[in-house]
Amino acid sequence: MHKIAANAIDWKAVRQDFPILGEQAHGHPLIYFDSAATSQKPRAVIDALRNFYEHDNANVHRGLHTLSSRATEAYEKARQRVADYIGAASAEEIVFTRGTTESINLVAQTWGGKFISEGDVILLTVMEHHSNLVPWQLLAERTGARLRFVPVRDDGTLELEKLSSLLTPEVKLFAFTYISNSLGTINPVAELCEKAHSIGALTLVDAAQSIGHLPFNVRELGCDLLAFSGHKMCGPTGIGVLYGRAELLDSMPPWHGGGEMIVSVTLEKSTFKKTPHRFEGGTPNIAGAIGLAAAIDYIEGIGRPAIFEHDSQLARYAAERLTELPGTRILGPSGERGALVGFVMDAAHPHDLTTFADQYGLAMRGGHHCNQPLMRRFGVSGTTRASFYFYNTTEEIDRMIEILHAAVRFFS
Ligand code: C6P
Repeated sequence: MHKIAANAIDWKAVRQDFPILGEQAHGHPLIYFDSAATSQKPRAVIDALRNFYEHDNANVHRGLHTLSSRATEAYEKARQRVADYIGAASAEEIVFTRGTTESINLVAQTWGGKFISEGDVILLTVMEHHSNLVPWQLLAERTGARLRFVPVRDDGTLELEKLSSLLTPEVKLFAFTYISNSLGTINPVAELCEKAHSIGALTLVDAAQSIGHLPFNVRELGCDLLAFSGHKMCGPTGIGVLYGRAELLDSMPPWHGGGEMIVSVTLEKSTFKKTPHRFEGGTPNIAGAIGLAAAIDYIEGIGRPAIFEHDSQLARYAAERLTELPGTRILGPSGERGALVGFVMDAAHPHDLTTFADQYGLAMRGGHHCNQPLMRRFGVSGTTRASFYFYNTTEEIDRMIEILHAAVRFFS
C-alpha cells in the first residue's frame, strides 16, 4: 500500500468532505466523538448512493434488462473491492450481511449448527462485544457446548500467558475482537490465530473497530473468518461483511432460505449455490454494498496507515489530557490504543456526563457499550467514551477537556 505520513495530509480539508460536520447541536458547533458507534459519511459515499438510485437501480442476479445488468455488475464489483481491501484470495470469500452482528450470528448458526456438539468449547475473551458473545451463548444452549474466556488484565490487555492452558483440544473456535470498543486495546491477532491453529481450532476475528482504522490483510493475519460493519468505516448502515476461507464457507450449510441462494428447487427439496450466494437469500442491500465500495475508495484515497497514525495520536492526546481532570479513571492500555478513550469520573454518572456534554454540542457515548461483562470486570456500570476518526482534531479534544472541567464544577 502507498504509505503517506499523517503529517503530509491536510486533515482540515478532509473535514470538508463530511457535510454533517457543519451541523450545530444546542447552538454549538458539533463535535462528533462517537465514531466507534457509527462513523460519519463523506460526500463521495452519499453521492454513490444517490447515483445508484438515480441511474442504475434494479434487482441483482435476476433481470436480463440493462439496469439489472448494471446493478449486478456494480454489486459484484463491490464484492471484489472488499476482497481487495482485506486481502482475501477471491470475491467468493466475501459474504454481504447486515453488519458484524449478523456475520457472527451466521457463523454461529451455520458452522456452529453443523460442526459443534456437546463437550466442544468456544474460546472467547472477557472483552467481547455482546455481538461476539450472545450468539455463542445461544449456540452453547442449543448444543451443550461450553464457553471459555481469556481474562483481561487491569491494564486492559489480554492475559496471554493463560492461552496455552485455555487452548485445549476441545476448543473448536477462538473468536475475539481485534480492537476493544470500550478499552481501545489492540489485540495481537496474528499471534492469537497462530496459537489457535496450533491446536487445530478455527479463528474468527471481530474487526468492527479496526476495519476503517488500520491496514490489515486477512491472509497475513491468518484468520479463518472475519466480521465487520460498513457503517463504522464511512459506509452506509445495514451492510456488513463476513469473510471466510472459500472451502470453509462452502462446508457450511445455508442460512436464510429463499430466492437467489438456490440452484434448483422441487416441492420437496432444494440444492444450493456455492459461497457467497448461498448465504445471500432474498434481495440484498445492493445500494449498501455499492456505498461500502465507495467508502473503501474514499479511505484508500487517504490511506489506512496515515489514518491509523492520525487517530492513535488523537487517542493518546485525549488520554493524556483526561488525566488533568480530578477524580478521573481511564480504562484501557496506557500505550498504543485504538481510536477511543473510555473513562469514569467521580463527578457524575456516564449518562449524566454525556447528556451534559451534549448541551455543548459534544457527542460522546455513555453506558456499557454492549460490554456488560467487561464493565463488571472493571467494577463499573458503564463509562463515558470519546471515540475518534480522521475528521477529528486536537482542538476538539481541547474543547472536550474544557467541557468536562465545566461538568466537574457543575456536578460537584
Ligand atoms: N459497537 C459501539 O458503540 P453492529 O452493530 O453489528 O454494526 O456492530 C456490533 C459490534 C461488534 N463488535 C464490536 C467490537 C463493536 O464495537 C460493535 C458495535 C458499537 O461500540 C455499537 S454497540
